[in-house]
Amino acid sequence: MPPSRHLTTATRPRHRRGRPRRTAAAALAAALALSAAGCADDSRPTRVRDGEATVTLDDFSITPQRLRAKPGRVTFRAVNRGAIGHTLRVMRGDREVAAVKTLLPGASGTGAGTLERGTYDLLCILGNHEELGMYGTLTVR
Ligand SMILES: [Cu+2]
Repeated sequence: MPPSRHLTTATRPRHRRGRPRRTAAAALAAALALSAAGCADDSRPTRVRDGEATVTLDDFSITPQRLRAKPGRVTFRAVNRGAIGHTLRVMRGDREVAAVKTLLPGASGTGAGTLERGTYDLLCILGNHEELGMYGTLTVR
């Protein structure tokens, strides 16, 4: 699929409500990014242990893309392996529950939040990075 295809959908609301809706183009971009990173297995969520989730940001992916955690305090440690700046937000609908400030290439940072049971979106809010594949899901239960 040509890259121009998903650019036409860039005007949709940045923060999705409820479960993530993914365009085929975004899913393809994510799949390409994941396969390039050698982590193509998106079938099983990664468990968050001891309330610490380590997430790798890249151009343009969030890895792991699926996380699962128990309710309670979770600290997100994001590492930017990309060539440009990235950031991480953890959203429940339109509500931000954890944030990592913008990270320059090679930088890392943390953000924490107390999570109730539910489904959360992970995303990079810079530019159209979410459209390009920087999204993920966290299930708390
Ligand atoms: Cu980004």
